[in-house]
Amino acid sequence: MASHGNAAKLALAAILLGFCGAGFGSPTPTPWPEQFHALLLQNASGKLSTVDLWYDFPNGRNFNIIHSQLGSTLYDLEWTNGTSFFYDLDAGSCRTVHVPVGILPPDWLVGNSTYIGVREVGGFTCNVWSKADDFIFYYEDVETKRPVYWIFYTGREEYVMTFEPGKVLEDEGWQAPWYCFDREENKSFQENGGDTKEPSELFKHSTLGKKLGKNLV
Ligand SMILES: *[C@@H]1O[C@H](CO)[C@@H](O)[C@H](O)[C@H]1NC(C)=O
Ligand SMILES: *[C@@H]1O[C@H](CO)[C@@H](O)[C@H](O)[C@H]1NC(C)=O
Ligand SMILES: *[C@@H]1O[C@H](CO)[C@@H](O)[C@H](O)[C@H]1NC(C)=O
Ligand SMILES: CC(=O)N[C@H]1CO[C@H](CO)[C@@H](O)[C@@H]1O
Repeated sequence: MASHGNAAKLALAAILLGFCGAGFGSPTPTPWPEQFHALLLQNASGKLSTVDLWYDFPNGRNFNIIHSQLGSTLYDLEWTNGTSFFYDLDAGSCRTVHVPVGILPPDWLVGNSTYIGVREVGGFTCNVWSKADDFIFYYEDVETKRPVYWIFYTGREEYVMTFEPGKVLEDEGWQAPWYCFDREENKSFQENGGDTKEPSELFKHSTLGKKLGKNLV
């Protein structure tokens, strides 16, 4: 009798632990796949863009190809050695920026994030975490564990429209144009290249940022 009673108590405890898992230890964000392609819809204070995001951690590179609505396309190519290229193929302009941190690791959200709870976005039920003093709020589908949406403290938001784990952009796609290199020899071309965008502004719009001490998105 006594042993049956204990077994029942244990089973009940296990069930309660299971149900109350969120209370004891909040859900953990799913690490990103090491490589993926995502199509994002970006809203930066009402300015809309689609962004092709190519995340390629094993090769130490990350790419945001930002298509402004009815406008230009800006290539934001980030290498984990700290060199980032921002270029516009139509304008023939390029800016090279050194960011002394690598790209984010797949589990960047796992450590030190704060679980916010369950929220709805775009019809998806999501677990939500914040990171780095609310620098970012990140929404992950409760059921499929796919990223659905994230929003920065600036209000800039990204909706994940497609998410393709394992998809890799071929090497040719990562080649910055020649005018990103040898700046001295081709200086006049660059100065006439129409690149009026300051790196700081580009970073504000394009990186997950200094706050995380890493360089991405
Ligand atoms: C974009 O964000 C602004 C707020 O910054 C909001 O007023 C607007 O409705 C949003 N646009 C879309 C298409 O979601
Ligand atoms: C980083 O890697 C890229 C791509 O290989 C290269 O173009 C760039 O010059 C490198 N930067 C540094 C500082 O080595
Ligand atoms: C969490 O934050 C502390 C203090 O800022 C830092 O030392 C630690 O490395 C962080 N851990 C992770 C996993 O990011
Ligand atoms: C060193 C270098 O890359 N120079 C380039 C300067 O621009 C011309 C085109 O105008 C290129 O052919 C050179 O390779």
